[in-house]
Amino acid sequence: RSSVSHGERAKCHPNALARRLFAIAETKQTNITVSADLTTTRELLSIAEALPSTLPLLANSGSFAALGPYIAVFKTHIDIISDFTSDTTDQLQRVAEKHNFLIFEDRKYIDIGNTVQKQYRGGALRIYDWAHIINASVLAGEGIIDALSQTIENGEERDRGILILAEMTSKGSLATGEYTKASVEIARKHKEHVIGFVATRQLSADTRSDEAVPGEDFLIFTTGISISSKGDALGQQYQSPASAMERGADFLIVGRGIYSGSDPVASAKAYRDAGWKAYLSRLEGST
Ligand code: UP6
Repeated sequence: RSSVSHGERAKCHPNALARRLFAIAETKQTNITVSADLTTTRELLSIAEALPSTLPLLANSGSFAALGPYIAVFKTHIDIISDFTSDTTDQLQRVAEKHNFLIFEDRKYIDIGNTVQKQYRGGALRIYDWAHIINASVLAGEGIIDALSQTIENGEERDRGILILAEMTSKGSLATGEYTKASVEIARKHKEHVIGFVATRQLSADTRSDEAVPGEDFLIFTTGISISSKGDALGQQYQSPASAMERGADFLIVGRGIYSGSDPVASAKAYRDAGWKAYLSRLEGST
């Protein structure tokens, strides 16, 4: 777990997108990534920012949900949006600019290099155009990271980065052991565009420790976070914000814990406060 503050990491990180993200976290005092697993454009946008309408926008919520101010990153599964058009992501980008958060498309690329390049850059979703962060599994080997890096390298956008899916929170996950180790080795070879991991714990040495590799500072995004639940009926397993931070998370990814309650804004604030408090005590503990 990193003993270095977001502010310091924002100054020192070799990757521009990572620097920007740490600066956002520091400014907004939040390490929350909302996992906005909603299925219509309207719900997706209204959870990011209150829309000028009094319709009950979320199934379980009659109140406005406007999480923009409380999050550092907005995570999408854009392929579950039933009425997707390019306007969906154009609008989301505008909200992201306004509220100063990054967009992470949780596409979990997994195919051969030639296919993922097309999936990333083109298709109906054009993910490269609007998502700052994407993720990929290295199940198929290093080629997938070469391919995605090449797309970023050859593209015109500056702020693009990859997270390697090094572990998973579902019961019986096979993303363990050698697979997780290989994820770290492959990340080390592609530091220019791989900014970190989706994982449940820190996977490389603290930048301040003796084992640290100079210039290496991978970000850890942790899924499976809930204050009140231990899991769901389909194998998801949760840990608390404090436990995840203790294990080395830098950013907490929270889905249903935020959006499925009656007051998503109040939930987002509760997760933000819990995450930030755990972050501050981690810093204190290391001085
Ligand atoms: N996710 C996991 N576990 C992983 C990887 N990704 O839960 O190992 C993603 C899911 C979902 C979100 O696809 O979008 O994180 C978790 O949602 P939840 O908080 O509602 O369980």
